[in-house]
Amino acid sequence: MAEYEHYIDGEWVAGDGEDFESVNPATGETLGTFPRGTEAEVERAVAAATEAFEEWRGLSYIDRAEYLWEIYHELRERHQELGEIVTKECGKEISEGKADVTEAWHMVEWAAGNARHPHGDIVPSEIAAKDAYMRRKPRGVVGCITPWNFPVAIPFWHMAVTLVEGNTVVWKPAEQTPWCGQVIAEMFDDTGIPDGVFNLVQGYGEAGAALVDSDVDTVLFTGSAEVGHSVNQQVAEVPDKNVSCEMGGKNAIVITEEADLDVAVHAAVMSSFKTTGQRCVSSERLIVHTDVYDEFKERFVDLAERVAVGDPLDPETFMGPVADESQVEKFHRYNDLAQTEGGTVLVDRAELDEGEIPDGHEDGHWVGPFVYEIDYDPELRCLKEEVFGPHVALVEYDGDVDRAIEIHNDVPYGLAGAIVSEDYRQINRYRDRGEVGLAYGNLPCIGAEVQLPFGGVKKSGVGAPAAREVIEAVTTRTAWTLNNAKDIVMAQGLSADITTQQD
Ligand code: UN1
Repeated sequence: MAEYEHYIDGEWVAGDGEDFESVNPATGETLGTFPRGTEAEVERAVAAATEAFEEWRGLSYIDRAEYLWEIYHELRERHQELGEIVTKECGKEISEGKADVTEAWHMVEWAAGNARHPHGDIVPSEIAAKDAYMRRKPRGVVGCITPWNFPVAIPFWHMAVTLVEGNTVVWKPAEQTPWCGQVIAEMFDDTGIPDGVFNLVQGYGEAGAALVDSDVDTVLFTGSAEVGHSVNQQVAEVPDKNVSCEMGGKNAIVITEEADLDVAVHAAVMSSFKTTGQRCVSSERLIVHTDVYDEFKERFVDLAERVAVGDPLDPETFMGPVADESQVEKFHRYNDLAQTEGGTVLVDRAELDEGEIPDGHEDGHWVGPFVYEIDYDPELRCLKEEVFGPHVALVEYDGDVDRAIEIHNDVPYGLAGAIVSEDYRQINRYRDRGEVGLAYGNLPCIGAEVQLPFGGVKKSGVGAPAAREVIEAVTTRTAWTLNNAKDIVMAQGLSADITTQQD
């Protein structure tokens, strides 16, 4: 079994601390051994990134982007192989494993292409002889902490733009997907990027915490709300440290009395069960108008009973395993809670029958769809807390679309959501009043393209650590004004006369 290392200052570096293993969640097979990063290793990586910053910021945007273009081509050329690595390490089925890699090269393309686009603004001045601009400077060293559910795409959401803007990077991938981290580090190494510009420290929460605590100038975090909020608080205490966090949601789809139910059922199954419910944008609530409730319920339940759970490398599979045992436990805990809180179970495939588990996969982390109906009550925890699994509540509503939107918004989060309706007035009402960062009409609430701002409102996020929005987090602005005349003329009617004291 392969033993891997950190990548610091252009070198592969053995860890000083303990090791940990990456395990295939479908089979239980060990995929590799990785060093569990220590505070000293994080500090070493941050020091290397700090040292490399001056030289890196001195290159042109276009020269910096050249390194990313190499990675873009490699991601495309190795699509199948890398898709399989994603699937083996995080368990999502192979079309999703490959889509993760596609999303990564789309983001690299966006970032590297953006190097040739205008940056900043030319701003008019009151004084004709003055040129005013908004220019940007890189902030310095950016610490990136990324999740396991998009182990190739999200690292590039964070790092591609950040590097092109002239920052250097220290990255800690999720402990569940260090092999994907290793492969990405090998790609950076192959490009010949200057030493210290890109650094990888493997490990658990303590390495992440050390990175947040270190001398980095910006922290980019995508992951759970629990960790994200403590990252946010920690950074807020340090003047001039910046943060952008994207954290989960308790997302919903509103299905009105005007819905096309073919669209509704399709959108709901995709949103609730793709990635085994483990997207931050997955939908755990379906808010359905009473006029169409029974028909929708029957059709949704029928499909939920039949979605194919199985070997994620098999193209016939719709849902692979969940990422690890803690995900299985959390899922069961919330399924129990839903029943304690009064939910009526409609589909219970939470524990798969023995015959449903594919041969050779007995040690995998298997779960299936769990669907229940429950009367809406603002006090219910099962309607407010994120499960991150195929756990879905059907909630019936009566009245106009505003009632559905009220239930939809009654959660601490606000990441993604959708409405299904043939009435444009209902759709636009939802668009304007739904409290979410990513909203969809007649679509699943998953599958955002990389050029969109990916971030939420309320407890779901601070900033949007992707594409154009990441630029705000990893640069500072300078309002730069240049005088083209010999005379100094001030704006706002401010006198430029210098009166001197007469003796
Ligand atoms: C996530 O849910 O953690 O919008 C990221 C999507 C993907 C990204 C999801 N582009 O579904």
